[in-house]
Amino acid sequence: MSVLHAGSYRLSLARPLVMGIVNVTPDSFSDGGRVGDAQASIRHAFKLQEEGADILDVGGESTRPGASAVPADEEMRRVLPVIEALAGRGCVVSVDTMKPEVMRAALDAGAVMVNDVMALRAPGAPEAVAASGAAVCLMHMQGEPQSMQQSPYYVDVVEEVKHFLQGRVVACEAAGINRERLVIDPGFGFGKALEHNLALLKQLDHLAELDVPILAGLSRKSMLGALTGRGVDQREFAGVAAHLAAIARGARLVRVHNVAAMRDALAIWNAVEEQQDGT
Ligand code: HH2
Repeated sequence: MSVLHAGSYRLSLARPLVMGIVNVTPDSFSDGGRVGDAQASIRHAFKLQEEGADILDVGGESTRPGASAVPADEEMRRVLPVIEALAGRGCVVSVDTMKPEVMRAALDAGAVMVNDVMALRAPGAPEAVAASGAAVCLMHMQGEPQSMQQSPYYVDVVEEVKHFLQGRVVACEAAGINRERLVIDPGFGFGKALEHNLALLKQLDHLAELDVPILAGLSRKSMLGALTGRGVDQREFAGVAAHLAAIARGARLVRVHNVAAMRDALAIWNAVEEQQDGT
């Protein structure tokens, strides 16, 4: 059974892992000032930890369609105090960033995983993480966050995403990042129309052929809104269903806002999976 190497942690993937989303962006929390943002994020992260998050994914730059870029120093100012506080309390911390300088600083501050929607394609990104021993999530994205949803186009979305991720796995291994440290992610909603997202979810097991653990991030995404007619704050049930659909097709990690809901779903899932035949 596979194990993810993340710094000094060895995370068993025998059961699906839950990555809780910790946003440190001014628009994520409405309770005011800048220091308040960090404190609110830390409180929120501890709540997710108590609810059963296995990994806390701290991000200081939104990658939603149309979101504007954040300079590296501002991103560091947002995420570093949060990472230090969480790592200092023994949490397994991931940093959600595309920038090599933020990766380095976050790893120094105690992060043991880098979650990169650019799949370490920024110049210097593989070097920034190679020596650290940190885990890396390599995500597929067509285009850039600013424009990726304008006209996503694929001939065969599953094959193209798989081919891309395979190339990134090879590039990471060549840079000295062992396979035991790698996770792949099809990047739901990142330069994909509804039919692309559904094809990727339906055929997620094709990515399992790459023999690298798969992460699925569907929480609150627009495809859930398109299928249910629900606004972004009312997509929890749909998100749980989508993540279970992903797990049924081989995902070993899920990235979610609502950890408690996902934990309940996994209590059922794991009990069914582990039930012995004939008892
Ligand atoms: N989705 C978002 C951000 N980071 N990382 C991975 N590996 N997979 C994802 O699907 C993924 C991700 C969504 O973007 P954002 O605008 O930051 O929203 P939030 O962090 O609240 O999900």
